[in-house]
Amino acid sequence: MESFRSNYNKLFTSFFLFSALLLVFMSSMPITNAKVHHHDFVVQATPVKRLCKTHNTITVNGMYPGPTLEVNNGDTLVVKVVNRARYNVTIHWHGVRQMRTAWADGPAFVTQCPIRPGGSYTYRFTIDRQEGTLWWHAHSSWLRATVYGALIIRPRQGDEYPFPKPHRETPLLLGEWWDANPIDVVRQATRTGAAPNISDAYTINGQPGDLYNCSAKDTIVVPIAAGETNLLRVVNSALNQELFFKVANHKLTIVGADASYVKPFTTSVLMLGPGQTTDVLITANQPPARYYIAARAYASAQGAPFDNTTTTAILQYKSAACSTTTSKCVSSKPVIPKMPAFNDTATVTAFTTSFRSPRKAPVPTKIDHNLFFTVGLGLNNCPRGARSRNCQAPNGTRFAASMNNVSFVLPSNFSLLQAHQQGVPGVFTTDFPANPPLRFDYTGNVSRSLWQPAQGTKVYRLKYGETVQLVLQGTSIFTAENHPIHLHGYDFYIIAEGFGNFNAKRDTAKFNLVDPPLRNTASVPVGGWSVIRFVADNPGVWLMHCHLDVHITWGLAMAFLVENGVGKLQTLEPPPADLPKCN
Ligand SMILES: *[C@@H]1O[C@H](CO)[C@@H](O)[C@H](O)[C@H]1NC(C)=O
Ligand SMILES: *[C@@H]1O[C@H](CO)[C@@H](O)[C@H](O)[C@H]1NC(C)=O
Ligand SMILES: *[C@@H]1O[C@H](CO)[C@@H](O)[C@H](O)[C@H]1NC(C)=O
Ligand SMILES: *[C@@H]1O[C@H](CO)[C@@H](O)[C@H](O)[C@H]1NC(C)=O
Ligand SMILES: *[C@@H]1O[C@H](CO)[C@@H](O)[C@H](O)[C@H]1NC(C)=O
Ligand SMILES: *[C@@H]1O[C@H](CO)[C@@H](O)[C@H](O)[C@H]1NC(C)=O
Ligand SMILES: *[C@@H]1O[C@H](CO)[C@@H](O)[C@H](O)[C@H]1NC(C)=O
Ligand SMILES: *[C@@H]1O[C@H](CO)[C@@H](O)[C@H](O)[C@H]1NC(C)=O
Ligand SMILES: *[C@@H]1O[C@H](CO)[C@@H](O)[C@H](O)[C@H]1NC(C)=O
Ligand SMILES: [Cu+2]
Repeated sequence: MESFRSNYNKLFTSFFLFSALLLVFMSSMPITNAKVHHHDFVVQATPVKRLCKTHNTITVNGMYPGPTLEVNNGDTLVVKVVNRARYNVTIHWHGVRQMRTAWADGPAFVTQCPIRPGGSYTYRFTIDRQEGTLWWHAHSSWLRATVYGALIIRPRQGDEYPFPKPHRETPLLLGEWWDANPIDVVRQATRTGAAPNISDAYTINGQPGDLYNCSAKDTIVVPIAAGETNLLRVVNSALNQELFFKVANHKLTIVGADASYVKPFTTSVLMLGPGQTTDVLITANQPPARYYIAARAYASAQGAPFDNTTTTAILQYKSAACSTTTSKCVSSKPVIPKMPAFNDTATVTAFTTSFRSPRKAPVPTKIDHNLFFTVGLGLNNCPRGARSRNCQAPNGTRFAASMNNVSFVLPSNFSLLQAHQQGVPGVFTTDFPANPPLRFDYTGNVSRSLWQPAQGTKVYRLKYGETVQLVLQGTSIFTAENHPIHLHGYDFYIIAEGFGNFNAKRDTAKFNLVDPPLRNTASVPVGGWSVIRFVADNPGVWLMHCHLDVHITWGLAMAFLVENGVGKLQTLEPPPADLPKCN
């Protein structure tokens, strides 16, 4: 009896334990069959020939652009990055929320020390409620000029797009090519203090297209069959240039941006800042022929030099393809779209203000932190005794850029996240100002005495779950310009934008708190402002910066430090064992 009871108890206990374990196991698994995708990224120099000349280009797995990653919402990515190049490198998964996995975000000296030549690091993260197009790119120095690729996130298995299933899907990565080593270009600029050389070409999926020398035969062809509707996933992966994008004679229906769906709207032209993505449907409803897909600069800074060339691919109707009338089809010139003027800000405004969330959005309304950040350029006076060859910005200065007059300096002995997590003092300070130190007419004629920013490694601290409203105010110091401001680790609602100085009394009335778009990069209008809101629900240290790499090089950045909340689900995971060290 005794033993029967004890056995029965044991049996019962183990059954109970087993069920409990099963429950724990099952509840830690998503409802649908999420997958784990393993990839190896070897960063290496590879000969790449463009514009008649071959360069030893830094690539991933010898590909330019790099491999396209395709996943479903809810899947996990495990990417082992091996650095066989001669430069430090990190990889950033642009727009991925990285909930509690800030260690996998990637910006050098912010969430990790770089992967040094010969080293490796494995990025692990899960896609959490994001669908559409994102991308990945190097986030150290200017390596992202050539180290980038698409990240396509389809709905969970069994789920569908909120629009008719397209016949075909084509990622179109817009890039920027220097007929030089991009690292030499940024090093030269850093040495001289001057603006870096402009690029020599833009590219679509790595190819400049047939308006450039030595490029015609490799022009990207995008096939389409008469009557069908296809999805184009357009990414601006250019380094320093906002771009207009058009397809000759075809309307584009926007269905998503930055891996969030939007209320569909139709346009003939897109504008994307570096970092931004736009998913569009295109229907083959024109006479069968070949049509150019084209991108060229939106250059908002008056008087600043820019690459004014045009990259093209070809939208080719199948019935116009070469199989039937071989020689004819090749010689027929594609129809070329009329692009907006380089400074057509009116078109940009009409486009960016058309975005809406598909339905009523959970925009935070009770605001804990009401922030106002100025964003713009500056000029540093040269220290006494400096050589003139190191002071080649206008009138013997050096270019700078800042947010709230702080020109951001990266640490070099610890990443900000490591310093935060391990409590290492002296790496950063937590006094990033909530407001500019000085109020002035931001978009007017700014007194020369205000042009030189202070330097610092300052973060702004947020408690877990706090809500933020942030006014991003462009300045006209040196020149006004549209800045694509990107926040790591978060999507935010863009609730308003406008020109001139933001005026709370007047402009609060314009806030869209009903269905504003959810983005990870906001194009702050030239000589104007944008207002964004988000909830600090992801602990870590998160860089916010201008996605024109020339501006981040000059210091147009800051970071939010978001504290842990209560319990495991509100706490940053421990650092991976292979996290690179700085020294
Ligand atoms: C930048 O452009 C100048 C002028 O064309 C040229 O002399 C220089 O070599 C270029 N720098 C790099 C790093 O390509
Ligand atoms: C392209 O080739 C033409 C003819 O060979 C030449 O005149 C022109 O300078 C080249 N353009 C560039 C940008 O190299
Ligand atoms: C681009 O700039 C060059 C040099 O400034 C100029 O000669 C050319 O006409 C410009 N091209 C276009 C399309 O504006
Ligand atoms: C745009 O540039 C043209 C010259 O290319 C100039 O005439 C016009 O005033 C500019 N427009 C704006 C809004 O700056
Ligand atoms: C440079 O100096 C000249 C002459 O004093 C002045 O006209 C110009 O505005 C200055 N430029 C800048 C950017 O300070
Ligand atoms: C890290 O570098 C900063 C700036 O160079 C220095 O002030 C600090 O003491 C260093 N911290 C450690 C722990 O070495
Ligand atoms: C800008 O202000 C300065 C004085 O702060 C003045 O000398 C200059 O003429 C003004 N420029 C313009 C274009 O108004
Ligand atoms: C930024 O700070 C520097 C150094 O403290 C100061 O000279 C400058 O006037 C400030 N500029 C602005 C716009 O606050
Ligand atoms: C590479 O990163 C290490 C820290 O991990 C740093 O000490 C070194 O200066 C970096 N090298 C370059 C060329 O930036
Ligand atoms: Cu910028």
